Amino acid sequence: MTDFTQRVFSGVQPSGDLTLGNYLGAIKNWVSLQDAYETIFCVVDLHAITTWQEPDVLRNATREVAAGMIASGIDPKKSVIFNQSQVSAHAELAWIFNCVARMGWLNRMTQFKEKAGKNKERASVGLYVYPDLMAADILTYHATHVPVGADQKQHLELTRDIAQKFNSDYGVDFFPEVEPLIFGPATRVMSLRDGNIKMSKSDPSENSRINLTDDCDLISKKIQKARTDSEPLPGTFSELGDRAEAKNLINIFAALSERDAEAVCLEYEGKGFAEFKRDLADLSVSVLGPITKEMAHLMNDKTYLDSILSEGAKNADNLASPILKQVQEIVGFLRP
Ligand code: AQP
Repeated sequence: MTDFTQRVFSGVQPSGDLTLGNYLGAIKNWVSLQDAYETIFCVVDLHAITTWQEPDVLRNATREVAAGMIASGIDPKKSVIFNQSQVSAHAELAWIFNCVARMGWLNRMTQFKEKAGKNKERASVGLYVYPDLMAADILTYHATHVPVGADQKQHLELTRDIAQKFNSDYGVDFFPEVEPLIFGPATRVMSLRDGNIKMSKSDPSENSRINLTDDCDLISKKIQKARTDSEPLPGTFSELGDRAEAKNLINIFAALSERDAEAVCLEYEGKGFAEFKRDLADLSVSVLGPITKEMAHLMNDKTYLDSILSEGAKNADNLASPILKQVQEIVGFLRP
């Protein structure tokens, strides 16, 4: 087996304001990987247009996601930061992968089913082949590790299937086996209105999520309004049983305070939600407040943000182009 460099790739869609789910499930973890791996982080605008985006809103959201990454601690001197559409290898390799992946594989993707809902016939073809583009994002860098939230596990399994099928179809040992990195106490942050559905940028209810652009008052209000039940908190996490909303808030508390969910339960044993929510609101404001402030500061300097994205795109292209060229060679595309 070829020895691949330990390289991390991950991305976020500029399909709305970054949420606490994106932060705890993905971006916060990325920060911790910068010293151990070569890291590439991407604002995946090609993915975002699989559902309708107003062009000006998309441009702004692309900068805002980049600002969110930097404000959260992604260091442009340590990591490559860029937006996907600036590096054409992503789309070119995705086409080849459209021809490697099987319809049956894509038909099993739960994210497509959830996002297309009952209106499958009217969903874009891009939404259907989204996982092939995601495989291309990762494999065009020969990335070996992909830190994501739990919702992306199935897509990463598909990435592995595509890499294996490509290697076996063409009789090569070219694409690495990709390892998902799903870690931390908040791999799946749930909606503040319904503990059984994922917190999402595109949820129609603003109160379902905390955005990284929310000010301190709004963060506190959303936490105060979060759905809970009338029982006091138990001393262990397992005793929460099927209390989905309570579990979600405990996990958020644990992730924000970098503690174990069990330790949080022990601290609040026997207490009601009034006191817990007050502390959670204070904690959220103290962690997210500085990020929000720095994001706003960066958004006032679009020249700086654009220079990071364009420098990052050049570096990303330097890594991706030689790999794409080898793929074209393997596939048999004539390049006279
Ligand atoms: N609720 C979540 N909990 C934990 N991790 C999450 N992620 C997203 N939501 C949660 C992780 O954030 C990274 C970027 O996600 P994305 O922007 O590419 O798309 P998504 O997973 O579809 O996120 P959203 O917020 O739900 O976007 P929309 O509403 O536009 O579809 C990924 O690593 C993801 O796992």
